[in-house]
Amino acid sequence: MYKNSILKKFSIVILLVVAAISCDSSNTNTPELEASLLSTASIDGYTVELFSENNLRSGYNNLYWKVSKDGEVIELDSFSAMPIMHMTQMSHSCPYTSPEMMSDFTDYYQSSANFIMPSGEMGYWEVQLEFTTKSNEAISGEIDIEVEPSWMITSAQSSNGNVYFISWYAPETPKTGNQDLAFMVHKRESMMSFPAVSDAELEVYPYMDMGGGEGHSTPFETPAATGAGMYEGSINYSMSGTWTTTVTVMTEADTSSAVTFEYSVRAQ
Ligand SMILES: [Cu+2]
Repeated sequence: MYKNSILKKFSIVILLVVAAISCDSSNTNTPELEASLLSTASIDGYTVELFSENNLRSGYNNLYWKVSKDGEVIELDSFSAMPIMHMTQMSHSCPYTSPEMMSDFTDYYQSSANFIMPSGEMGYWEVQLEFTTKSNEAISGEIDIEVEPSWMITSAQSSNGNVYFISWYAPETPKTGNQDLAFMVHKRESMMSFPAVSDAELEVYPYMDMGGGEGHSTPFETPAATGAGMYEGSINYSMSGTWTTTVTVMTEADTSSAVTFEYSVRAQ
């Protein structure tokens, strides 16, 4: 631990020197996190900023966090960020992970959330933050977020009464041609707990309705479990236009109802 922190300090000094050098030579590209600031909260003198590649939407999202005090980025000992939706009769969370320091952008912590509903008349979302600083200060508070609707998550019931949430992970923007096809599967254990399901098999069927009772599928490799609720395969869309993809989750003890994603595929 001791050696590690010295090493860390040392490497920060090196980074600063490199940063100073690259500032002089104006053509050097320092990589920057490509994400926009979506929300800011002031909590007990700390500033928490939330970034993502897109506006937040129902389904899978990367969340990038920066915590600072008086303009200086703070390194944390622990950090949790739990999304909560407040609705009239009840509150609920969604599948999410805890923030971890990014290896390539050490000012930022990265987490994820698979929002199961959009914000709207039904209720509003916030993220409950808890972190401890290196000087052992324990801080907690909330940050407001807005979640837009999308086609990228759906839920399925099973005969055993379980509820599964299936998130469309990739392709983010479906195009004609070959690309990764990936889903995430989570189970609703309670309104606050949505563990990843990593031992299921998926049945997947992409289909394009051509009208007049005609239609066709396209070559694809059924996504298989790769851990942490992720299922990865590939798909080669033969045509642009409106497609559906039907997904069924099968575990040893349980089979879900089939759910259908509907989306458009761009011409490439
Ligand atoms: Cu809700």
